[in-house]
Amino acid sequence: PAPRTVLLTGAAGGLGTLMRNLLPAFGYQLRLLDVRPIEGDPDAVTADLADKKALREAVRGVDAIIHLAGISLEAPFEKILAANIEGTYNLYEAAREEGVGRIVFASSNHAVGFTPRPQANDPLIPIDTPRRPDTFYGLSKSFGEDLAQLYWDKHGLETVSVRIGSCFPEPTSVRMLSIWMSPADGARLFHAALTAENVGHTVVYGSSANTRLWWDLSTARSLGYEPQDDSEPYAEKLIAEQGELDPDNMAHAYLGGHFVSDPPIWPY
Ligand code: NAI
Ligand code: 15L
Repeated sequence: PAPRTVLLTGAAGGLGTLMRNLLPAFGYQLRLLDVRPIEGDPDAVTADLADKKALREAVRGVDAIIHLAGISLEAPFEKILAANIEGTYNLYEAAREEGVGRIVFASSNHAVGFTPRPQANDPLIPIDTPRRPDTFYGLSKSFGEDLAQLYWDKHGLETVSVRIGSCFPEPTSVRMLSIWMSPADGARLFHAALTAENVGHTVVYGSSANTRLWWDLSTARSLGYEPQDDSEPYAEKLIAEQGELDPDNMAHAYLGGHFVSDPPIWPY
């Protein structure tokens, strides 16, 4: 049967706020979790991913989990380790112990951020491209994908890992024209990831059907995802303001954009 009750971690964040507004229309009953309190929902769970007991209680009885909680940008390694690596492990352990059947994991383009972006006439980036994290943040998403594979192979816990491009109300950079996921398409993709049968561990790229697309959406489409949006209406204005991507600029040459070229955040 299709999942109905879904735990949404990271529900106070940008994507979490978009999704908690959009997903109920697909028939889901959401349980919200975040380390930050969520106004207006007395049932929301305020807990850190470090709190194993709270996670056990939060996952108990849900049909599936959408795991968005964590640090969403580059940060010192110790912080990434606690929130994204140990935190995601804690969530998977809670799900395994409570018998939750499926997790939709918010991976990121930054797990493969050091992949050169396709230039004119190059093939799209395939889903099985080698992982090339561009940051400790991207490394934590790479870890999450491997954790998901382990929990499928060893414990039969299914995951769809969504390598999200940029999910914001509108694209705000020329790079984002290629990897933008409209919030409405994001909700469609999460719905497909929750309802497709026999996903095992499936990795998909998460974006709209952008004219300037850089990656292959076929595994996402194989879940039943049919993107409806395209960033192209935003292109003329963004290119007029920012110029075309410059192949000699490192921050423009790779999928991960400026994450590739930003100086590391110290201390390690
Ligand atoms: P965000 O930073 O706005 O939201 C993350 C939420 O997680 C925050 O509300 C924060 O309080 C919560 N959180 C952080 N550490 C926590 C912990 N230890 N325990 C419990 N909650 C914790 O990020 P955004 O943009 O909403 O992203 C959501 C997820 O999607 C993140 O995992 C991010 O890496 C991933 N993602 C987002 C993309 C986007 O375009 N928005 C692109 C690629 C990946
Ligand atoms: C991400 O992984 C971040 O969470 C998000 O804030 C954006 O920076 C996005 O990638 C991006 O690459 O645009």
